[in-house]
Formats: sequence, structure tokens, C-alpha cells
Amino acid sequence: MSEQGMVHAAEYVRRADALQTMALAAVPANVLEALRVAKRLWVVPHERPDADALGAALGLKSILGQFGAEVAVISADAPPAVYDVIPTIGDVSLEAPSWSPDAIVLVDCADPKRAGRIGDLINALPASTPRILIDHHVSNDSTWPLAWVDARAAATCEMVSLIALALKADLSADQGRLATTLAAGVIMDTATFQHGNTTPRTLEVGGLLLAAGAPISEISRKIYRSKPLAQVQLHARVLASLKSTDGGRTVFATMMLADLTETGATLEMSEGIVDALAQVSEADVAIFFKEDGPTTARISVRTKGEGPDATAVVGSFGGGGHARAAGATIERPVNEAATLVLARVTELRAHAVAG
Ligand SMILES: [Mn+2]
Repeated sequence: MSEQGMVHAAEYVRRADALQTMALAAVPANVLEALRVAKRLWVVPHERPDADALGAALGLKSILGQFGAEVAVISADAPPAVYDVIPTIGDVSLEAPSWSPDAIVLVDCADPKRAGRIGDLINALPASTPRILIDHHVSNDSTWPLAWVDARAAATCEMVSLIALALKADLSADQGRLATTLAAGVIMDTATFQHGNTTPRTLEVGGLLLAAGAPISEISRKIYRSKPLAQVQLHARVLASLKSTDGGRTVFATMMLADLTETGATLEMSEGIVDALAQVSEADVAIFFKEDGPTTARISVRTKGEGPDATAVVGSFGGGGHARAAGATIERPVNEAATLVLARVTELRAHAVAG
């Protein structure tokens, strides 16, 4: 085995001990207690789950399982193939189990609505079933009493790692499979510790997970630097449609459904296109428009430098996210949606100038 992916037992124990006090201060006591007492839990990521939502849900299953809890991870949508990098991905169910839970946990989102059809199942549970929420999105405005929302956390998996420490669970369990599961989410949401959301705490959690057996470099390569041919062809085709506006400060590209059929790519293979757009050094706003049917468009926004807040761009269309990365679904033909969103960006720039 390579140096990466080995459990460094002494190093892990030293780091876990050093971070325990900080973890206990970070996790709200009521959330920790609710997780401690529940014996049968449903843990639910948002629909179309990414590595952070999946890693957080699967990590919780493994952590609470160490204390004897039965945990079902239930997702509205099947995980994309790229997330096979998560060694416990096979534990995701697409249907609720036959048993009813004594607590449910929603991860990496604010509202059962974001969990699609599983959210409907959550809403149908008795009101007395404790509902726990763990999320790091700044747009989270949940009113659930058992909510831990930490917008300074780079990833929900960073928060779940702290929960593990606070519960004194063993993050190095299962030959590093738990650590790998959580590291996948941190790597996803920080682009391998590159985004501005990376804090000293994120790196400390990263160091802890590395010592606990997560092969950081290998996970990063699989998520970010490995693509099927059809995906590279899709990216080439969509990036060829790149245009700019606002004097070059806004760049955008549009993916039509025909781009998928003509390259043989799947929708999930469009992952990463917005990040390629965001590489344009002259621009501070990058927008990726996706046709998702004749009257539905999905948009992803990235901003940097003096560019407007991404949540302000998508907020008027019912979307949400972070200041530098946000998204929305707009019930309009994609070209109409593009016109509206680009006008909104121009308007936000004008407001910024006006003060
Ligand atoms: Mn996340």
C-alpha cells in the first residue's frame, strides 16, 4: 500500500485528542445529544447528491453505527458514478426502509424540499420524530430547533468529522474507509483545499482524515482529474459556445440537451464546466446555463474578486448557495433564462457602482 491511504495510528490519536475540545465547543449540545440517543435513524442528503452530501450521510451512518445505532442513508437520486471514490457508496438506498425512524437527519441542505421525494417521506413522519439538520450553506434559514448550520465550515463533511470527534468515535475505523468517505466531501467542496472556504480548521480536519487513512491525493485525482472521453468531448463542445458580456467581465456558456445526445455524455458529465468558465482571468462572473427540457433551465454561477454575490444573482430566481457559488432552476426556455440572468448580473453591477 502507498504511504497515502495508510492509517497512521499514533499520528491519528495525537490529532484527534488535540481537536476534541474544539469539536465539543463547535457542535451544539442538543444536536449531539439527539444523535447520541437515537437508535434508528434515517439520514438524508439533498437530491442529486454530491460527494459532500453523500460523504456526510454515509459518514454519519458509520459513526453512529460504532455506537450500535441502525442507520439508513436514503437518497432521492442514485449517486453519480464518479462518487464510487466513496468506499461506502454501496450503502445508499433509494427507498425508505420498512422500519420507521426515531430521528431523521438532513445533511448538506436546508429543507426537506431539497431532498426531493424523500423530503415528502420526511414530512409524512409524525411531528414528534426529532428532525436534525447539519448544513454549511449560508442561505440555510431553517427553523428546526435541532439544527447545526455553520456557514464557516467548508463542507458538511468537515462538520460531521467534528461530530465524530465530539462523540469520541474512531475516524480511523474500517481501514480508513470512514475517513475516505468524509475526506471525499471536504475535497469536493474545497476543490482539494483550493477554494476560499478552506480555513485552518478545514486543514486540521484534512490532516486528521489523512492520518486516519484517507488517501487525499488519490481521492482528488478521481474526483477532479479523471474524466471519460465523452465528458471531455462534452466540455470541449460547450466551452466552444463561450460568450462574454459586461465588457468581458461576465462569461457564460450554454449546454443544450442535443450536446448530450451528440457526444454520448450524461447530464452528470457537465460537472466541472462552470469551473472551467470561472478560469477566465478577465471575468469575475461565470455562468453555466443548462437546458433541462423545453421550458426548464438550470443555472450555475461562480463569482470572484469584485463580482456580485452569487446568491444575489440567483436569489431573484428562487435559487441559493454561497457568495461565490450558487445555482437555480428557472422554469423558462434556456435562452430566455439566460437573457434574464445576464440582465440581473448587469443590474447588480450597476447597483454596486451606485453604492
Ligand atoms: Mn456541501
